[in-house]
Amino acid sequence: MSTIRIPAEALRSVGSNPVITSIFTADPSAHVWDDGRIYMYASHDMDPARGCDLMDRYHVFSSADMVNWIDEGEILRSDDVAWGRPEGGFMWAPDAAYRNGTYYFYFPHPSDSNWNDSWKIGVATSDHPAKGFVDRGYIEGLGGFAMIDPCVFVDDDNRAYLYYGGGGKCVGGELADDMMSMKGEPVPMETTEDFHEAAWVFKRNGMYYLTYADNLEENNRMRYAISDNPLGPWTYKGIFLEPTGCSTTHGSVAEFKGKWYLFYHNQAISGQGNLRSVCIDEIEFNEDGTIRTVRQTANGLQPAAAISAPHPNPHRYYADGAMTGGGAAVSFGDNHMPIIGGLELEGAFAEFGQVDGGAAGGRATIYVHYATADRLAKLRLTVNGSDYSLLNLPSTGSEQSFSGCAQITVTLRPDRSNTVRLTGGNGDARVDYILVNPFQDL
Ligand code: FUB
Repeated sequence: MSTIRIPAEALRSVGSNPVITSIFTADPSAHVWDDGRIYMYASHDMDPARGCDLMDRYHVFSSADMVNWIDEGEILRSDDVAWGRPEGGFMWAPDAAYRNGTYYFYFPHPSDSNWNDSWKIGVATSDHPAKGFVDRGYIEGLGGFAMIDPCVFVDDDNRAYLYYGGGGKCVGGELADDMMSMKGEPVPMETTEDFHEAAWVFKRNGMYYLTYADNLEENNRMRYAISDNPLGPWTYKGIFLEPTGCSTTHGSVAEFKGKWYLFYHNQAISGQGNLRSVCIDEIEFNEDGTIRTVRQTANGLQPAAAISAPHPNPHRYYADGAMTGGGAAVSFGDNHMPIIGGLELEGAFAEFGQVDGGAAGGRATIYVHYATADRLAKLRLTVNGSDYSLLNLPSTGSEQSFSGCAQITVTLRPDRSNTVRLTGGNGDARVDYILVNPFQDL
């Protein structure tokens, strides 16, 4: 597990939606694991997008209070999948499960260039919830239709069930003890109405719930059905999430510290249906267990637990060359416009050398403090020559207001052997400083 301390500048006392803003994420699957944190396994809309073709590089996010979410970093990309489609991409909606000391990561991915006819449900495993996942192949013997959107539900008796499906058909079945094969043939999930995709199963007060996306054109909603058996038959109960403004919808439901939450996505940041952003809102139940329509908020949540104390001493590297903490050498690209304390992104770059990755190296969160008057500026980050996602810099209102903080978790080498480079991606923004916060991995 990790000891995670957030720098004061990035620590928030109330939430807002979307909750993940620095990169585009969709299809969140949320789970509370034994360390008491809530983890969100999301798919990653690569920017710029080409439909959903280029989706890749799954990131995991975790929180202790539902308001402050840490990017735990990338856990799997198509290049890591030995049996996968040669061209990569198509890393669609995933899920994760924990059983008997192992974390299982389930992801839909085609095995062939002919992607639509070769979907498989891949499995990667780790002994840690957010790093170290290794591809173990795919679940054999499934097929015949769109095998997307796996969901794995582990019941109170430790029996595990896999659900999946798209294109109107949903099936489910019990997983064998290895969590990578089925005990028998999956069976259709009967009496769900207007099923499209995005199956999710959870249990509350002894009742099983199957939630899913429906087929409303260009405006999918979320519906649900209930049962007293994990494999149905199901009784259809209605719509509980109206359109989010995005053509797809996809959600998961989890309980955290006594309250229930819906994790879903919209396109509020990008305005584009293939550059989506994860949101969280409370989900409420009536006395009889039926679900009330979820209120989609922009304000997000109140903390579910006390906000932890800020990190006392993150490494800080200033874009104007000043330095504290790690002590960085900063150089600017030729096109740098000398604006005090800042970097103008158009055609410019700033390079931070001697960035400290800690004694062992490994995961570190980079926080970029910026100002931009643009609605959505973007910045490209490379670390030791490796390209990370374009970082979103939503508007701070003006070029003088350095209230923006974009974050992403990367992999650093030990000690001061790292180079972090920021280049213009889109629009104008100014960068004041970056904070580098190595994880204290145990
Ligand atoms: O994110 C790619 C696909 O879009 C998912 O697999 C579907 O559920 C929909 O969200």
